[in-house]
Amino acid sequence: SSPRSYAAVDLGASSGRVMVGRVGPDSLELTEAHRFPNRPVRVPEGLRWDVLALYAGVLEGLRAAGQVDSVGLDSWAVDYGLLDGDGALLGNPVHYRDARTEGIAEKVWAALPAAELYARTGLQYAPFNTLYQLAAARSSAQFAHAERLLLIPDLLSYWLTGEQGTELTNASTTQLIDPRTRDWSYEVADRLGIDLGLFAPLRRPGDPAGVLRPEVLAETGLTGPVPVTAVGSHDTASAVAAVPADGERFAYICTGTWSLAGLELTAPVLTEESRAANFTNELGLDGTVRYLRNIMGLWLLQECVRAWGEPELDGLLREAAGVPALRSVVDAGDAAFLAPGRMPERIAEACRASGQPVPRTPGEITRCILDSLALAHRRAVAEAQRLADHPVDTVYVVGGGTRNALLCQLTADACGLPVVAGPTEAAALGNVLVQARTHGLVGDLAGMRRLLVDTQPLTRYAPRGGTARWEASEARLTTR
Ligand code: LFR
Repeated sequence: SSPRSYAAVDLGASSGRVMVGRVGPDSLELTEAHRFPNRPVRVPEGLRWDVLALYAGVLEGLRAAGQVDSVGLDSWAVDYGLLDGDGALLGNPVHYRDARTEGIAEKVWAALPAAELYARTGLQYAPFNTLYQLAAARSSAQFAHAERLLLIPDLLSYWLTGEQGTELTNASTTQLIDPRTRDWSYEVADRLGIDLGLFAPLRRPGDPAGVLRPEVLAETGLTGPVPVTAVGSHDTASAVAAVPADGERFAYICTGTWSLAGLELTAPVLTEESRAANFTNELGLDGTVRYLRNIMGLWLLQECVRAWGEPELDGLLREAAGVPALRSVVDAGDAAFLAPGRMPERIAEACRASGQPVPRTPGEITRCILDSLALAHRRAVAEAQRLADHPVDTVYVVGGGTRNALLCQLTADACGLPVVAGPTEAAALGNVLVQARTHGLVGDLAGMRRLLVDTQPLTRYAPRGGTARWEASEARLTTR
């Protein structure tokens, strides 16, 4: 059969893009139709997403993409828009880095202890899980008028099609899903007084999600009908689907604003030890579980680069490569780095407070960040294997961080395992492949991955030995 074209809308925390994937039985080509910034805005009530600008970017991207066989949307997780009884958006969606959830978790745990919450949902503690956001939002005037909650990709999909749904992989980040039944946790919702009627019915990757509305066709110049297909609408679910692995003995690190490091499993790990290690059980494609840890990721560097007035990344990485390794490291899993602002100072302070040499120049700070990320990758990969009793022999790095060769090499060194880096646009590829699958162009998850191995450029990094130094740094970090 001849190749078909799919538009993947992929929204990240700092930019959105519309990519076009052309897929044939033995071919897969991805091109960028349109890329646009995602700039959160701070207003008196807090940090908000500019969701109308994002939607405008999506429409412009679809126009640039041209005629396609289907459209799929994915974005970052946990955040949502509220609609009133007329289906109109109530206010600007709140950014997950907003401070409104401070001190909220303790209140939730008073009603439902953290241990029980983990046993029922498998979700790591993060202050921004939708559950805690809802607990914070509940008393607001806006919430009193809300009749529907749509997660970000579902909201944009609704605007494109007029149809509402709740895609499962992203729903699994709300902390209202039971990863064993892959359905709502009625018990958790009930105990916390959350009305599940707020949510539109669940749908799964591959399910039909409507067709572009006539007004959207007119605005984008496309000829209908153009179906929208549900994909792994959590960007990390789409990215994991596009890990070019064969077999099961692999770990992955989805790099970008965050590093999401872990394993693909067939069943959740809900033990108390797993909770203490703050591993999450999010849902992936085809009933898989994404057992992973959130690591602050390149956010640390992005925020420094912003503070330094946006110098060229290549220059910074060259300087960083010349700085001695592992002089000082910070805990890249620490929620203390979640909020925006003053990042170089915060990193310097963390080093000073732990009695390590204080990095001063941008090159030194960049080196500290990359060493810290590699170390956090090492810990997550090692602990996930142990907690899930699932050994691996390769680490796959996908996403934006694959462009950072130093980070990939340090990750191989720290893990003491070979790293395979690529694809960079993993989320968009996972999005495209799920759409292609609904048209019968690719088979199961393994078939999707084979197509990636055969068609995408991948870079291999062999570990350079000397894991003892990483062990020592890890010990320093964990015993403080
Ligand atoms: C990555 C990501 C992570 C999620 C974080 C917040 O883009 O989706 O998986 O924990 O953003 O939504």
